[in-house]
Amino acid sequence: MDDIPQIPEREITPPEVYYNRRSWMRAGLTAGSVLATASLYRWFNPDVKVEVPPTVKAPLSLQKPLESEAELLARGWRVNEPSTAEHRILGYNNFYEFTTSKYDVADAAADFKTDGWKVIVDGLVNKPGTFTIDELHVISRPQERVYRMRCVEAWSMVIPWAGLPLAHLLEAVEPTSDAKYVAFETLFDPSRMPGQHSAVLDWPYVEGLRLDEAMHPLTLLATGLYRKPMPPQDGAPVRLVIPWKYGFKGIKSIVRIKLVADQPPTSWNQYASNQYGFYANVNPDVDHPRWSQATEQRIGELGRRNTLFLNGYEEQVAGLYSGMDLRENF
Ligand SMILES: Nc1nc2c(c(=O)[nH]1)N[C@H]1C(S)=C(S)[C@@H](COP(=O)(O)O)O[C@H]1N2
Ligand SMILES: [Mo]
Repeated sequence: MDDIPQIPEREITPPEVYYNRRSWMRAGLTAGSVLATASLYRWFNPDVKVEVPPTVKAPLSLQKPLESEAELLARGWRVNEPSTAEHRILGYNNFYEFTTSKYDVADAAADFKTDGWKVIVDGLVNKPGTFTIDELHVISRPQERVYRMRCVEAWSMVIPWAGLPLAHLLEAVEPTSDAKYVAFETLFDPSRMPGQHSAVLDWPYVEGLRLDEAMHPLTLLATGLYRKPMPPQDGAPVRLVIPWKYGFKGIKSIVRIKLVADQPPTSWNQYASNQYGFYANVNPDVDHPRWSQATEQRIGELGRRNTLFLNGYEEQVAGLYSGMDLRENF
């Protein structure tokens, strides 16, 4: 790997460009577990470079040059704003499977064990599979993405996630031509998620995206936060992040991803469809029936900020909605 300069990790091209994901998948368990071990090792030792056999070459389309800060900003992979302090991200959460009190989620979820976690990916795909977190990292090594996060309740943060583009997982399972939507499901286990004893929502929590939204390069399956594995309160071990949508679309602690033909039911939309749409694109011009969406409280700041159309990701994602009325389809 002489051609890979030894520079700080955060300046490196997304790690998946170093190898051909498909050939690792085809190589099966042996190659897979070698790289999984390497990937895990790197995960906990971020300054250590992992050797990938030089015979494994990235396809030309993935051999991108190193990205400058300007390119990362242009892609929306970074924002031009300071990250919210870690203790605030860890101390103020929505995760109704544990408690509806935002300041208490961290304590309530502290003992949540995720050893041996597996994600089923099935439905309208040629190659359904069940993936451990290590195996997800083999499909695509974690990359850092610093995104704005805007809750429908009008508070916001800037969060340094790590994870893999959902598109890389979906490519690996090969959606059929009938697949038009992706449905996601959180774990259902009231013995481990005590909030599920109460009927505040229909459990399990479910979410969904149109397939093209799911394939967008900004859509992240996040397995880390502030360069550590995902903490329980933020959706350990794997949750969805779609930065141009309201936070409730970012389903936590995912156990199943299913490719489907029709728009799937989603938890908050089922709870109150006039308040929480399927699309839930951040839009300062479409108010919630009970409050304005024009401004937001950035956690840790005084005063309020103006909310940005599509949460500031208009340049990257507006094309997904051309010809669609985002006031009607909110
Ligand atoms: N399974 C599940 N996922 C969930 C929620 C939840 O209650 N259960 N809350 C959602 C809401 S409303 C928001 S704003 C974000 C909050 O993510 P955070 O706590 O990591 O900031 O998670 C979303 N994902
Ligand atoms: Mo939210």
